[in-house]
Amino acid sequence: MDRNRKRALGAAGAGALAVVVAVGIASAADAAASTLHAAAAEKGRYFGTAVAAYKLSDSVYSTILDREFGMVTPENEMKWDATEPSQGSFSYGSADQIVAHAQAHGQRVRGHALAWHQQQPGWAQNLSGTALRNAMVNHVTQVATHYKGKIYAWDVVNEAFADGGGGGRRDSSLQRTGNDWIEVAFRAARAADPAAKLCYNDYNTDGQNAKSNAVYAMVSDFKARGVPIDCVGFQSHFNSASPVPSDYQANLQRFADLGLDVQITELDIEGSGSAQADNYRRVTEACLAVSRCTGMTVWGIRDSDSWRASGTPLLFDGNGNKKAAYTSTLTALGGGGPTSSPPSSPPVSSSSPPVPSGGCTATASVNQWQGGFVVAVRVTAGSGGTNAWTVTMPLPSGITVTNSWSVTRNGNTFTNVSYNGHINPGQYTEFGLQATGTAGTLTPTCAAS
Ligand code: G2I
Repeated sequence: MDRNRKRALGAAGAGALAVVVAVGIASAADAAASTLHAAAAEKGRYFGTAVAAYKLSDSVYSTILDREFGMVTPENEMKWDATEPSQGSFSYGSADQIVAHAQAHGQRVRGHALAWHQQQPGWAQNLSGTALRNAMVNHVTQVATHYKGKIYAWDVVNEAFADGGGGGRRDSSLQRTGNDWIEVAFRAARAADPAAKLCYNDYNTDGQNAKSNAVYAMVSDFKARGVPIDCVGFQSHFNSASPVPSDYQANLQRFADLGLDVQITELDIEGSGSAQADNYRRVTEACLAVSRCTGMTVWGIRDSDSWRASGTPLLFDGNGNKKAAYTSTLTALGGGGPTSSPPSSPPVSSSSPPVPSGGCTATASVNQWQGGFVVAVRVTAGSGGTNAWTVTMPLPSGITVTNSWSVTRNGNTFTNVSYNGHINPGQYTEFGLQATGTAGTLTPTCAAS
């Protein structure tokens, strides 16, 4: 087993690059991670959930949310009908509430969804042709600009392909504005928020079939022509009529091989007990087996929160208790307690770098683009290990921090969050932040306790 679970995730902006994200710490003596997100982070992935703004005041709900999840997708609050209820008049209250909650709890946000044939406001449903195309572009631009710097990835276009064997686009008023509507939406999103990953998201594309082949052809074409696209989302809504495909992993892999990230974006699996648990395990293992599968999101927290509540498709029951599917998912992520005895003596490695003495050290790497930057800070434990750490990193004046992850920030002071305070000697964890402006040279210092 790889005890050296260090990972860095890449993210591309327009030519600019590499957002390094959260991460892992562990050694043979470590207890396994005890929550979904902490376990996923040790594998260099995120673990997320769909969130409804009106449930944030439910303490059972928010307690599970903040304990288990490191990425949130607004379930309905960023859709066109919610964000632009009348043309040109934008309404972000509920979505902003989710983003604020996420930022306050060290969670990142998947934006969902900028352009979709469903959940359009009435006024958009009454448009067609050039008027609709222009309204769509304006919508993408306005919403992506409002959330600029706060979104890990956007579902730019959702569900644009037809079901069945035809292998073509879904008919919709957006499609009737011209076949190029999808790339136009992606270009508008890139222009508005160059740091967000841009995803195409769909269902029934989870295995290789006519529909996923058609999406694959579009993505290949986008990559060949330089249309900005960074990821493909696989919704993964499964039930007995639509089971986890046997080629699920292979399908994720062939998309990843096109040179972009893949993500499981709306996972739910109807059923109960060990059969459901086994399916969740398979899906989790598939993502972990694909190096560019950067994370997975379940479509709700408790069964009672699900859009398909009667199918009990989620990881927590209606009372918020962990189900067998929770345990199998956590175990597949490598968390949940030791599954084998730790070795009786530490592994011998003659090539390991010496462990620095003292508490901890910190280094920063900056990816700068015109007008903004992302900085990844690596915290390495010295010979004493850490139980908690604080990094002090003076930031230049004139910048505005728009987002940070895997850390609690107070001005220039950055403190560990619950799952990354403990670092064994010589191991490291990473946190990051995104800002507008120019970073210059950043010099972090670290103190451990
Ligand atoms: O349909 C399941 C998902 C398929 N992929 C895209 C997702 O965006 C989609 O999510 C679901 C939400 O989970 C539902 O919550 O999208 C549905 C609408 O297409 C959402 O349902 C809507 C109801 O239709 C509305 O009547 C209700 O007001 O949820 C709204 C808020 O509860």
